[in-house]
Amino acid sequence: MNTRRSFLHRALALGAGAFSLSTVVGAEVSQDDSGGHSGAKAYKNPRHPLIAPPVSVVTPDIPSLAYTTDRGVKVFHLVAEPVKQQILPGKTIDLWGFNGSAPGPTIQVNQGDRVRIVVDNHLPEPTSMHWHGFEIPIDMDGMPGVSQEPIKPGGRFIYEFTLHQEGTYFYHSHLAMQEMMGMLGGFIMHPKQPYRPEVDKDFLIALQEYAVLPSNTVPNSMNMEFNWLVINGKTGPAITPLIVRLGERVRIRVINLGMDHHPIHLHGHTFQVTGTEAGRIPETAWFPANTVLVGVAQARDIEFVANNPGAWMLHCHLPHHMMNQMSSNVGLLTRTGKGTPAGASMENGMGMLTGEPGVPTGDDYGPSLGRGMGVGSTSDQPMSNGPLSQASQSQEMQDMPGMNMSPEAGDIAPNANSVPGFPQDAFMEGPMMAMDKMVAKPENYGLPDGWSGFMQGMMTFLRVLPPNEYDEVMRRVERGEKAQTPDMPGMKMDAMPKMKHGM
Ligand SMILES: [Cu+2]
Repeated sequence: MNTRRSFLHRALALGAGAFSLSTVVGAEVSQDDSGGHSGAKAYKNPRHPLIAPPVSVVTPDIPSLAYTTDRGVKVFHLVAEPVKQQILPGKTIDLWGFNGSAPGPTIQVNQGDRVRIVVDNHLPEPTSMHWHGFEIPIDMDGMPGVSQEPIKPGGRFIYEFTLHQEGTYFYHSHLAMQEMMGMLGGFIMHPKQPYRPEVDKDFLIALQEYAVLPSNTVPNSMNMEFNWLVINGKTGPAITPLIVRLGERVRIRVINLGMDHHPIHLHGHTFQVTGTEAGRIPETAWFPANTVLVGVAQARDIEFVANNPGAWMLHCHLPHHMMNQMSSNVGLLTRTGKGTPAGASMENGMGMLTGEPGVPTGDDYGPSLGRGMGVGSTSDQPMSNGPLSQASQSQEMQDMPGMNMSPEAGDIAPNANSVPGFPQDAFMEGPMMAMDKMVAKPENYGLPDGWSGFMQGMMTFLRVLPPNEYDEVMRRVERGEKAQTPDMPGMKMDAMPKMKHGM
């Protein structure tokens, strides 16, 4: 008992430090004596007597928003502004978000709190903030032109309301195209009566999608085809995995704002769906699943005991949402004489343009249907499914793992080019895509070499770690160490930014 208790104490203390110290709920900077969560004093947690529940929600890769207190009112400050969001090393896109990130910082309050949220508009156009699902007075609803005048550039609007609800909510701009530029943030209302059973870890992940056309850094908010699918503003393999200790009870809250619904699937575990965008579901109505459909504008809470050790995939199950940089029908509509089959050269294979003019619709580029990483390059080239030839391969490419097209190498079948549909995932997913070192972070410590070669789009891990491994990873998280990952042979994507057409 002693061991377990001291472990839990340590684990939670470390857990609070995981990802970033700034993710801890704003209680740290609060002037409010009651701390971050009202009700914490009165409630005795039978399992963790030393810890005041509920645990803070951790939003990997995104901070929680600090607040100050003004005569009992929790005061938050949000700045709507353009942000440079690095969704993957070597891939930074221009989004609109809040306080430097898209999604914006997660707000955490307690049921019953009075909150004031000062919203400053640093965008070049009017905006308005909507509090999604909040039962608050109409003049606080943030519907521009109806409940308030839009907030002009350089302007400010102060929202203030009392929150009687509990659950997983979010805030977002109520201008549609601004939503597609990233203007979303999580808003957690911790319940007065703690949820039972209590959880050891509580995570929030936000799902967004962007259509960033080749050779652009700005999403096309009118596009219906999305090539970058992100969780908390990062795409696979750059998403920070969720770290839990074997045996812990875990809650994952998922919010979605975009043009697509996302079936979020967890490997190795059966969870209960315990909450929606309108708060807690009564336990009698929970239902078991391993995939939960999170529709646009919805939130879903899932809970489970992490009783199965391993690095389990947590991902959107739409196939195109498990890819990066898909694009189609860009370029000439015939392949006669021109066109760029996948793998024609390393530069083209990696999404770098070498033709004239250097744009995907240029004369040197053919019809395109395919995908590539587009990492380390600001000029992307969508790729074609088409015959591949050894002759077109550079020696450099042949030497890369998984990229040698000669039958002797065994990476592709001798008759591959005669099989309709080939290639599909060959050369797009595998060791040639590994970028372990580029995305090294303590939370990735101990994953098998080359793990990142198969992670794209809305794919991350739930890592359920036995005690010794958990302690090791958490020690590294606490120290902010980088994972020690050996270079992968061949591709060495970590060298990418130095290459031609690199960043
Ligand atoms: Cu999806």
